[in-house]
Amino acid sequence: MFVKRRRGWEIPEREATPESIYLSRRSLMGLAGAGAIATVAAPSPANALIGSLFGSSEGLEQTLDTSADPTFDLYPFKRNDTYTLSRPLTAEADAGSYNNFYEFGSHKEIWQAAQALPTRPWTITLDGMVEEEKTVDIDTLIRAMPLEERLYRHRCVEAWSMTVPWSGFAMKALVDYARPLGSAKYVTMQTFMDPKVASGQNQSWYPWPYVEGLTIEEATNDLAFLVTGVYGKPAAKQYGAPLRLAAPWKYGFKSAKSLVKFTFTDKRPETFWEGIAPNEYGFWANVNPEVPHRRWSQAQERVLGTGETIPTRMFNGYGEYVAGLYASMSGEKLYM
Ligand SMILES: Nc1nc2c(c(=O)[nH]1)N[C@H]1C(S)=C(S)[C@@H](COP(=O)(O)O)O[C@H]1N2
Ligand SMILES: [Mo]
Repeated sequence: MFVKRRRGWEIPEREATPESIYLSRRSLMGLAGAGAIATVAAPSPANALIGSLFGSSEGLEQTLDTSADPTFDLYPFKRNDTYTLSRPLTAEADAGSYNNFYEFGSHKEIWQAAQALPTRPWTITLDGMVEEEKTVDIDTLIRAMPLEERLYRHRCVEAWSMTVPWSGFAMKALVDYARPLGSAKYVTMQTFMDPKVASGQNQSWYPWPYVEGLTIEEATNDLAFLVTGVYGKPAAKQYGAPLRLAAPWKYGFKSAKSLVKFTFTDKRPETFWEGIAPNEYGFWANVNPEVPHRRWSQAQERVLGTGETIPTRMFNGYGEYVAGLYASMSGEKLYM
């Protein structure tokens, strides 16, 4: 339950309106020479801004009530206190009404449109370089996994952030369950594909379905987490139900939503945003305040729902867990 109220972050964004919209639109137009890319609404502070100016939260509360979910009885999961936060949790109404889910629109107010996604029946396919390919029903999978709750920071490449109590299981548990061959180097994650329910998928200039990927070392790192729920209950559809990634040391676009397939491979996948704008979004996408996006600084972040701006931290504050993964990599664009 939550109290409907005006969302705090709207205020500073509204104050910032004229110049940031103007500048961002102009820099988007500057890409016109790059052909198709110019028609694509890439994630940017301008899109974030536009999303927050329109729309109301009428009906939001019903979308966040997931008590009809077949796994509802499992919640809340036991909290893993290893992952603590030094700032307050984002209000549920804020995190649940300000989302990136391009399948349902290239703006932030997709929570209503996302309700069209049928999340049962739902299966997860584990294929590619595995001992045996398999497809498992989502409820069977969830009930077989070591469930826990973790408080994580989330940093979008658009320079907004939030702090969320995710429920789910370590991605390592899924990798173990999939039994990849020793020769597999990457795991590719694929979002559902159904243009009948996801109107954004009719926009043929995007390379649907949404695909993301991690190295096996990243996927089995303690931090990589597969999310089934949030705020102590099954996740609402706008968060990417029934299964999405949370890789909190990377920009938010790595954390693909509403996953249907994990493919183990020895070839690095071309990921969704990398395919659209390879000079702005890369495979690694590790958070780094010192490496600006081509169109904006990454030094700071707007905290969703608070109106606050705070410094961004290296690896989003998770360097102790993941810095070692990249220590010996040279010649890779680790931070875009
Ligand atoms: N399938 C899919 N996954 C996605 C996206 C998307 O558009 N489609 N957006 C990404 C981006 S840019 C962010 S910041 C997060 C947002 O997650 P949230 O809406 O739960 O805050 O989802 C990521 N996963
Ligand atoms: Mo994002």
